[in-house]
Amino acid sequence: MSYVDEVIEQVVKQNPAEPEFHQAVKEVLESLRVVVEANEEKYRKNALLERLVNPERQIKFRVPWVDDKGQVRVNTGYRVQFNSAIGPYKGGLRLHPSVNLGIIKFLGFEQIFKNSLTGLSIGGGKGGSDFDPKGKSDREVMAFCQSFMTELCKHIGANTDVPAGDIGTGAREIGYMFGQYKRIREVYEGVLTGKGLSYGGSLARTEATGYGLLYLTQELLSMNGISLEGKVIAVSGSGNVAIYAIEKAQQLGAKVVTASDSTGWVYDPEGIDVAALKEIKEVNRARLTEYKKYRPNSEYHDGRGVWSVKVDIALPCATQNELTLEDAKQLVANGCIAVCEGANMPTTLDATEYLQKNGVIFAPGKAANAGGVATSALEMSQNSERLSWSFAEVDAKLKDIMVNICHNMANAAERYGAKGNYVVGANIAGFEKVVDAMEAQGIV
Ligand code: NDP
Ligand code: 2IT
Repeated sequence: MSYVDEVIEQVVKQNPAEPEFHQAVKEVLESLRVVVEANEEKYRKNALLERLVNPERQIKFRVPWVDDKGQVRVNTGYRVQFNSAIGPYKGGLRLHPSVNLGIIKFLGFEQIFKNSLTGLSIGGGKGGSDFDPKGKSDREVMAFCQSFMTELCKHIGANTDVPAGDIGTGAREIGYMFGQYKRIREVYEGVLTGKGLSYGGSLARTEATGYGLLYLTQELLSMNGISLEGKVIAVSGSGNVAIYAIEKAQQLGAKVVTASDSTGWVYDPEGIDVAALKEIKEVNRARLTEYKKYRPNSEYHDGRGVWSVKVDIALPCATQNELTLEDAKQLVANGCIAVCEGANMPTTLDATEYLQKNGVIFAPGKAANAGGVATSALEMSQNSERLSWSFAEVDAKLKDIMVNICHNMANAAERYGAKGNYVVGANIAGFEKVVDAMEAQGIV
């Protein structure tokens, strides 16, 4: 059996009931097959792949907190420190009831290659909890965040592990966590990114993932001789990534006609009103059912459905496995030319294959959504030099990084005989730097 197949089999056996982790590993290792085969003896002897798929460390802890009725509640907290070959662990904290160890491991594994692709010195990690911030008061969220950080602070630091936001973790949660870290550890340092501007945050970090997604999409289309201007786009989600993806798409002359949340989706034929979306989601923390009040000509639908709309481009920006084979078939039938992932692993493996086979330009999340973590690394740089850069400066650096990622993944695909397969290209380009650093550092 080939080394790649052996390791995939081991991962499935040794990590039972973690389907998302299996999926992420399979996708990456399948893409690395040609590289691994060229180095099979050496990698096998050094157990290179076994070390790559086993986190350096995983921390699981109890998070007790008191709700507004005086009831004690208990959640589970996680931090998976996956790979520090090229820099301190870096990756977000997800707060969502669906969080379990397998989800955090899949996200941490993806983060290794994504962070490498940015060209910056950041290793891969991820964390979070099954706590659901939805419907909680500010005081309850603070109580949870303080308890969560009381344990997490023992394991992180500006030079060891720097968490950030993800689903359910925004500026409010980062603020509460930062306050508790400082209080317990007695040190004012850039231990978290996505901070508020008054205490060390970077301009453009809020916008970075969505803006970066569009910078990469624009470059990728242009490499394929297509202009973004005038294109009709479907976006899923209505959180941090989705909102700023919609904003930048519209600034670049495209029209975004959908947005969604976990209860339903909206279709706005005239183009989504970003100001309304921000007010509903960022200010009022409300449901998308509110959108019709701002835009009477829009439609609200319960459940799933954004991929059924006829569009040129699809940008999944909500969560994993939200774009299935059925959705892919519908998109292709409707003439969709590109799918670029704003979320982490939003497209199932069979859907990805179907899209690629049908000539759809497909950019995987670890390349397309890397703008968020890249700008987090820029926030770390600013914190280290105790300076703040202007919005224009950060945004220009972000754009440069996304354009570079785009070319690096395209070139890597071509070098290995898979021209136009950006999944293969991104995985190989991300892997090359990590494997080089792992080999140089010996058996650790
Ligand atoms: P937010 O919490 O800001 O928004 C998440 C959005 O996705 C919400 O609209 C939410 O709806 C929807 N959503 C979440 N879970 C589900 C679900 N199970 N089913 C349907 N809809 C769901 O998160 P972000 O925008 O930050 O993250 C979105 C994606 O982008 C995630 O995959 C994340 O890992 C990825 N990402 C985020 C980065 C960042 O910088 N924030 C960077 C790179 C990737 P509702 O409000 O109803 O729950
Ligand atoms: O998935 C991701 O890249 C993030 N949630 C952002 C991580 C970060 O450290 O900014």
